[in-house]
Amino acid sequence: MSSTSLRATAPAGIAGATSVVVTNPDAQKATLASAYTYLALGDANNDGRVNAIDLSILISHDGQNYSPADFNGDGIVGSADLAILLGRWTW
Ligand SMILES: [Ca+2]
Ligand SMILES: [Ca+2]
Repeated sequence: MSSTSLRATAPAGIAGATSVVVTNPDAQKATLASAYTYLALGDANNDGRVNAIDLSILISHDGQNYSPADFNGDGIVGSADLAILLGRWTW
């Protein structure tokens, strides 16, 4: 966008911290380690598992704008988020 800013779209990734590498047309590059973190869909408390704890978090925020349980990012916790959670359930 300019000499000091850029815009990028991140691809789907594996849950966890992710680095960003920027390479200029002249091949100079810079790396920002742990630039952002991918959260696992369905994992409302971000503990690496999707289970009854996440389900209870989702249910207690049903109909609310609560981003940790809004897995589809539509701004509200609801049945679509429940379907995502159940699809990623771990025992
Ligand atoms: Ca969890
Ligand atoms: Ca939602």
